Amino acid sequence: MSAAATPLFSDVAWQPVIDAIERAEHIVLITHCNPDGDGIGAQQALYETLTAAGKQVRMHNRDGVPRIYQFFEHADKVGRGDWGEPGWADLIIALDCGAFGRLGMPEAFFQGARLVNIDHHASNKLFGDVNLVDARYCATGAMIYDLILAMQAPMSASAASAIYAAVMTDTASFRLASATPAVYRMAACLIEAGAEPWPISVNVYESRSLAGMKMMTACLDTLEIKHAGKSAWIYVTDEIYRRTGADVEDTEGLIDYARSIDGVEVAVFIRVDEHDSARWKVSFRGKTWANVGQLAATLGGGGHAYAAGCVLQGAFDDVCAEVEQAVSRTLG
Ligand SMILES: [Mn+2]
Repeated sequence: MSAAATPLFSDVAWQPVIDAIERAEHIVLITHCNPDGDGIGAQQALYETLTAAGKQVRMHNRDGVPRIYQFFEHADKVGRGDWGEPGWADLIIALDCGAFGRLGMPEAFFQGARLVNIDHHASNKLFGDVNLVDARYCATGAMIYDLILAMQAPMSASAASAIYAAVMTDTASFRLASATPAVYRMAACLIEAGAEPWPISVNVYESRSLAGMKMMTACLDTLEIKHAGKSAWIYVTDEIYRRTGADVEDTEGLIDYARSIDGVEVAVFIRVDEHDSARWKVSFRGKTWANVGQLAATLGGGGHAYAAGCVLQGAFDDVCAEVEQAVSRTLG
């Protein structure tokens, strides 16, 4: 990486995290259920860095690695589902996860390990023994960039690619307000270190499955406009899953189409849990002034000002009515 690399934020207290890493021998890296590009990218970059530093490192996510992130160099090393070796790790590092329950792992998984929580969600519940939570960061991957600099560790091309992908996905391709000049400078350093923007974009955005494309058309067909054009709603039901053969990974990014409509301030995406037809994952996106992080918090969820979500139980119509009331309060 170029000598000009500087941290995004120079006032972050990384030392407790670095101390925890130095004291540990067996480290497990984990991110949240239904992981996104930020969680996976942060995990991959930190794996590369800690392995190079001589640590024994494993990666494990309840839901593994989505297809569009299988191109990462160490994606095949990520375990999924149940963890068979409680007690292996002396340190677990949770990445990009706002709440303990969102890790989706049983208590036994955490047995005997210290827990470090690195995240950029303002709503983070500070569930770790060490918490490095800083909502100024555009992505958890960007936090790992600063951690690598703070550790004075080398930045490999593979780690740079993973961080680039993390930041690209969490800033909507460097378009959100969180994409500051410093973020663009970091992107330049990552490219100098070997990250390749177009191949990464092709993997993430240009590799949709045919079933996923059928789901997109079925989902867009459910579009509803409410609040005099200020909110746009789309849905994925059991029936759409069955008809298209798509899965939950194919829902990634669909909400952005709802937000893209002129005049829409809040986009809402409600999808059924694949395993529980009375459980609904609700996602929100804001466009200019609406704070959907606060909106989601009123429904027991959380997230960022522009992107947030929650999980609700119940009949579809009741869930929609509850969400509509909350959106009405936000839109005034
Ligand atoms: Mn993130």
